[in-house]
Parts: sequence; C-alpha cells; structure tokens
Amino acid sequence: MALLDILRYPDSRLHTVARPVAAVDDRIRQLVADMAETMYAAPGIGLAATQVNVHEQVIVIDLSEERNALQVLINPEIIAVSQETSERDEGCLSVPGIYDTVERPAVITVRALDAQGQSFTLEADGLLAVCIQHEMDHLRGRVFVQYLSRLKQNRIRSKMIKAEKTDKADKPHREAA
Ligand code: K1U
Ligand code: ZN
Repeated sequence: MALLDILRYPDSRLHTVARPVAAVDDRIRQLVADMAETMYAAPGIGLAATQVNVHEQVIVIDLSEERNALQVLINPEIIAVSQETSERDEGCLSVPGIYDTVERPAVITVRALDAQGQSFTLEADGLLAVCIQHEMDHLRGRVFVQYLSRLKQNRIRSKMIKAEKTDKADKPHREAA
C-alpha cells in the first residue's frame, strides 16, 4: 500500500472531470487500497480519486468510529434526491483548516459498483448523504468552496496560497545529486 499526495485548492487539477472506470480490476483495487490508507492517515472520512490526481470515478468513505467500515463507490450515479434539503458544515482534505456550511438534498439514492465490480444501490441520509455528494462533486471537478460566496472563495484562495508558500519555506529544499 502507499500514501498518496492530496492536491490542495486552488490546484487547477481539482477541476478535472473524472472518467468512468472501464473495468474493476487489480489496478483499481490497488488504487482503492492506497486511497483508503491515505484517507485514514489524513485523517478524513472520505476521499475521491480526483484529490490524489487520478481522474477516474472512485470514492472511499469510512464514517465509523473504529475506522473499520470502508465503503467503496466506483462509477457512482445519483438516481434520486429528496426535495427536502439540509445544511451541514463541511471540511475538505484539499482545503485544510476551512469548514463552512453547504445546503444539499437531505436524502439521496445512489447506484455504484463495489471493489468486486458488483452493482449496488444505497439510500443515504445524514452525514453519509453529505459525504457521498461532496465526494461526487470532486469527481465532477467541483470543490465545496464553490458553493460559498465569491468573497469567501477569494479569501480561502489567498489563505491557501499563503499557507503553501509558508510550507515550502519551512521545508528544507533537497538538491538532486
Ligand atoms: O473529500 C474530502 O476532502 C474528505 C472530507 C469529507 C467530508 C467531511 C465533512 C463533510 C463532507 C465531506 C473530510 O474527511 S474532511 C475531515 C473530516 O471531516 C474529519 C476528519 C477526522 C475525523 C472526523 C472528520
Ligand atoms: Zn473534499
């Protein structure tokens, strides 16, 4: 298994639209294992392949306290959404330190493939519904801050660019031998 680098907003690669997975094979199962390890290490409750610069429709989620209930969604499709919406604070591993409220459909029905390539349908509400929609947005090239006002987006962008510069200045630069 391997820890993967997570792209940080405002990296333009976060806006790439992911293509469907053609075949759920060992390459995809390795990607799922690496994404799960990366999500657990971050730590986070979800991760989309887009965030690790792989532009295929793969999502991992684990909402359990024990971190032992991995959910894998490959080529997910939302087939129904409730009229009712709910507002919840969201965070994002690609926008560390930023949390803000997003309004989304409260209940969704999603169809996807699992890590064995088997199709399943899931009705989700609460945090699972939020997390699936947040991760599916990543696969469409959308980051949650795009739901916020222009003013907030500009502030977040400046903050992230500043943090990136500080990070780089703090890390010793290693010259190639
Ligand atoms: O997609 C991502 O960047 C992962 C993101 C998922 C998410 C969180 C909250 C609402 C919607 C989607 C995260 O995991 S952010 C980190 C986080 O929420 C968390 C981390 C450790 C423990 C509990 C939560
Ligand atoms: Zn995110």
